[in-house]
Amino acid sequence: MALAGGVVYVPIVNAASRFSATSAAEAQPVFSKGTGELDAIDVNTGKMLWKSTLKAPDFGGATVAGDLVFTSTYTGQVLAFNRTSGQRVWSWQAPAGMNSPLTAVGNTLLIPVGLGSSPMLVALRVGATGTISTPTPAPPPATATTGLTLRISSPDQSANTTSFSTSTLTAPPGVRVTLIYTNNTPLPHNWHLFDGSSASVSTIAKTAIITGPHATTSVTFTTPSQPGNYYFQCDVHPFMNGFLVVKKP
Ligand SMILES: [Cu+2]
Repeated sequence: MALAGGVVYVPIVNAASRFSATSAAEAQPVFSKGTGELDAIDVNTGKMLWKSTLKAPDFGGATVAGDLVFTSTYTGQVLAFNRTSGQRVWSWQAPAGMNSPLTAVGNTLLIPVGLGSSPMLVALRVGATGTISTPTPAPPPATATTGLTLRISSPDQSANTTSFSTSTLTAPPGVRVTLIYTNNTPLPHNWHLFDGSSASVSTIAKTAIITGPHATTSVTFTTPSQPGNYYFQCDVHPFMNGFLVVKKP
């Protein structure tokens, strides 16, 4: 939270946990399915001055600079709001998602970009001319390896550049698989496979986050021995997701 001029700015995470009558086994919230808010509250009256609804949970804290308040979302958006009106006046998409607070020092915004395979600290300043490096994608394998090759891509659709070409991939259990991911969009994406039906379990395999167009990366892994549906997503945009269906041929 941030306190300035008698107003407190409150970042909010809306992500439910499920408890059954006898178990907390599913009690871990799935942040990729949550939403967020940034609320401004008058500390003297307790009255809410404005509220901004965010598409993803807000772990970004809040920091005040001049007449602006900054925050960030789990899917990597950095946002600035007018402190008085609550109007969103600026946004920037980071190369990966965020789960920790940003801060402003002088005229510089310091942003920890913590999700994904290439965590980084980004400094933004009005008028700055630096560039942000993105991970160099590994070249795709030149020849077919023994085992299965799966391909998935993010097509360059002008209306929607945050989707995979398919939400279902299929492979037999216990085989060596090379997944080739091609990103034809100008946005950062990756492919991340989990050992179960959601992102709240351990990782089986993931690619680097790459930014296209015409960027390709790959990852090789062994499919689970247990048939079932295994969840995958893009870590930058967890709403880009689907399932690897593991079944006997
Ligand atoms: Cu993405």
